[in-house]
Amino acid sequence: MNITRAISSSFALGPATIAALVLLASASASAQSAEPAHVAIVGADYAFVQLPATLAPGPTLFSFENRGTKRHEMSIVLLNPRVAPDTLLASKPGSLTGRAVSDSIIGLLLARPGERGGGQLYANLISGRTYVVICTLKDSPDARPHVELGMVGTFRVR
Ligand SMILES: [Cu+2]
Repeated sequence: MNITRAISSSFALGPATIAALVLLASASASAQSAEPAHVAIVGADYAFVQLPATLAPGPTLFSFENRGTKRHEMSIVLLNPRVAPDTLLASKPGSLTGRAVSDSIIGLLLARPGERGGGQLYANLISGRTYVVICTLKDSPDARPHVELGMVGTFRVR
């Protein structure tokens, strides 16, 4: 239908038609409001600061801010449901991104010291699942990875 025609004919038809058109417009606006949730993750030397314990399911965009003095990453993996989150840190941290611990790697963001990563990480969070947030970087080739220094955490999806 031609929009201009619809609007001009609605003026001819009276206020009831105009009200119907307004209702139609607001209905389509709410249908488009399936905006992803935004979650800001902050990293420091060597921890994720105030990582949320629980998040809502559905489309989510993560951002990452590095408040430390070293280069950090924020990797997110979907925890294998057979692995208890409590036993996670007792397991070899180097293997957290391996298939035995994580069902899939969602992705990662990188940020230099004192900066925000320029991009965002999209995840469609699954209800009832736990996700692991880690930094696997090292300050030097011989140094321990940040995950072993405490840069690891989890959140559960409601
Ligand atoms: Cu790090």
